[in-house]
Amino acid sequence: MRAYFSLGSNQGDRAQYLTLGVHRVRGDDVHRVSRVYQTDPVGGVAQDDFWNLVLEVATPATPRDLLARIHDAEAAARRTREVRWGPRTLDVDILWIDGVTCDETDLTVPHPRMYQRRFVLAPLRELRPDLVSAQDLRRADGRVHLLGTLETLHYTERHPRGWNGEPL
Ligand code: A4P
Ligand code: MG
Repeated sequence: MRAYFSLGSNQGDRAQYLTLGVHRVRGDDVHRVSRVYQTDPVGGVAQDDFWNLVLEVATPATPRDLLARIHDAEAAARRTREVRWGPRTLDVDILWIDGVTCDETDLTVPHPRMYQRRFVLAPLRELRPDLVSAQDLRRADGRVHLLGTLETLHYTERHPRGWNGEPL
């Protein structure tokens, strides 16, 4: 079965936190990763832009196992910095699991707010255009700006003047 996760970061080395999240959540499973989008923060206090992506894993794991994986990923990201209120180093949500619905307090699948959020739908549409129509994308809230692949960003976040010393 295939499961889809939204990963977001708006604090610290966002590329590094997203990479950590992808590794922790995918485990040893076959996976695909969308490109990364810079997105306006939705809800809450004024804070930096997020970087968001969607991860697909093909997995025999149960929904509960997947919930444990996302908690593990978030804990790993938070442990590397002081825990503070406000911006997040890493937030991971389960969006969708093929053929599965869950309606429990600690696990609701599909994610109840996914179709309101462009930061979820834009990267999800890359991997599953059958789940997200152009109209769904237009109707959702929040500006999104395509940045590129996680590999590319990993480099530019650490070398902000670019690979040849030119300002980006
Ligand atoms: N939970 C229930 N269903 C799920 C699910 N499908 N996936 C429970 C993940 N968790 C689920 O989550 C609280 C509890 O929800 C979990 O312990 C789990 O048992 P949390 O991550 O600790 O708290 P949170 O993230 O503050 O709450 P929530 O509701 O997940 O927040 P949102 O709605 O995800 O908002 N703007 C941009 N541009 N990009 C973002 O990534 N993210 C948020 C977080 C806000 N604004 C954003 C972004
Ligand atoms: Mg969350």
